[in-house]
Amino acid sequence: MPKWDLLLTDVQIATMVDADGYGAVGSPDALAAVAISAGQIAWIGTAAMAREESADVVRSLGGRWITPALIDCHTHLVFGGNRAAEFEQRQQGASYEEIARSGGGILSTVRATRDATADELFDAALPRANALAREGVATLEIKSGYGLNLATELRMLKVARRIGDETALDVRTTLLAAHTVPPEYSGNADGYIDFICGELLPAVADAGLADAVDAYCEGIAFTGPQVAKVFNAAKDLKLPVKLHADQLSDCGGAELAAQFKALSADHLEYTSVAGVQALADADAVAVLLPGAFLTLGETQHPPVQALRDFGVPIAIATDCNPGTSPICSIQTIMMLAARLFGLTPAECLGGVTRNAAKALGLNDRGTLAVGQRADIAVWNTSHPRELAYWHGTPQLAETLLAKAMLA
Ligand code: DI6
Ligand code: FE
Repeated sequence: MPKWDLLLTDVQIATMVDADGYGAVGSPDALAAVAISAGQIAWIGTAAMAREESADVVRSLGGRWITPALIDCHTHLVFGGNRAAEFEQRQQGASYEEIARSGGGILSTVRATRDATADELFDAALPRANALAREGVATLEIKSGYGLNLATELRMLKVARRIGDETALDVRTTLLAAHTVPPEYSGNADGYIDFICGELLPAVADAGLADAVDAYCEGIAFTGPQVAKVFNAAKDLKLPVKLHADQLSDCGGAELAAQFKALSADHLEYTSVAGVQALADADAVAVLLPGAFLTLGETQHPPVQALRDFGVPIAIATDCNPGTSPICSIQTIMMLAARLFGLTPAECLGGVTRNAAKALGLNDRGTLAVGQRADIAVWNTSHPRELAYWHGTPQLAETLLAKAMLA
């Protein structure tokens, strides 16, 4: 009677179980092995020991490194159209905030998204999702927030879920209705917040289409008290919250996220030390988004050293969106997090594995340990530090995913 479904042998493992480093198991002289049963990791040990054991399928990976499959914990991957014309305007000197205040920016994507059918949104988003999957991503968060009315927010969330249904990716959806004030509520942000709390959020929760609720707290978006209303409504519906916080100014976003025990506070360029302390006390994850920092030509860096000093887990993500981060490469983001924010290669890998899982409230993945989901990325690199080093050359050999094993 075979003990395990699958035995991967002759591997080196970056387990990512520790807050520092790679949690390496195995070495070129003493290779390791991982056994999998029912889509979960059942055993980790040495290849020498593993040969004594039995499994339905035994595969030698020839000394390759494996890591937890990657997690992109912050994307706006579903949207209509693109913003290349706005990019051109910005290259000619206009600022992101000027464009937003003159009705462009997020609102131009809202118009394009409202005009798009579900199939059109799906067909545009699928290649972006596939690009991430080709780099080892297995879990993908996708936010709404370009619909801003009931029909289009529901459509976006259903398209996001469909990406999960029709690919090997596990998709988590986040309602980001409080992204900007839609034209129907122009000059009446409070009215829109009441609509979110009274109608939109309950309808989305009722349809079971959101795993979390996000908001954009910023001078060009919503104030702290407005976000607090949305968060209270989310809490009433037992939905966890996250926040786009302190990206362009210090609006006390980190403190607000902490107050509501948010899973994560994202961006954080302008977060103060007090904000970092609040995140630490709330056990929230700091999600850093170097793609937006790069695209907007920001100069204010997130408080990386303070996050380290206070022990706040740091995740990194693509923020894939048409306005501020038209980037569908987690490998590029790892390189940018290293080069722009000074993260170490191990911090970059932890940021797209262990800490990204925590930012989504998922404790069944992001590390390779007994009992965890068998979501495994197999690499052609000679060391996992290469993942934040290379840029533009594929490093993934393959992914082995629990979803496919259980299908
Ligand atoms: N995430 C967001 O939601 C905003 N910036 C960011 O990094 C706006 C995205 C957009 O301009 O469409
Ligand atoms: Fe974002």
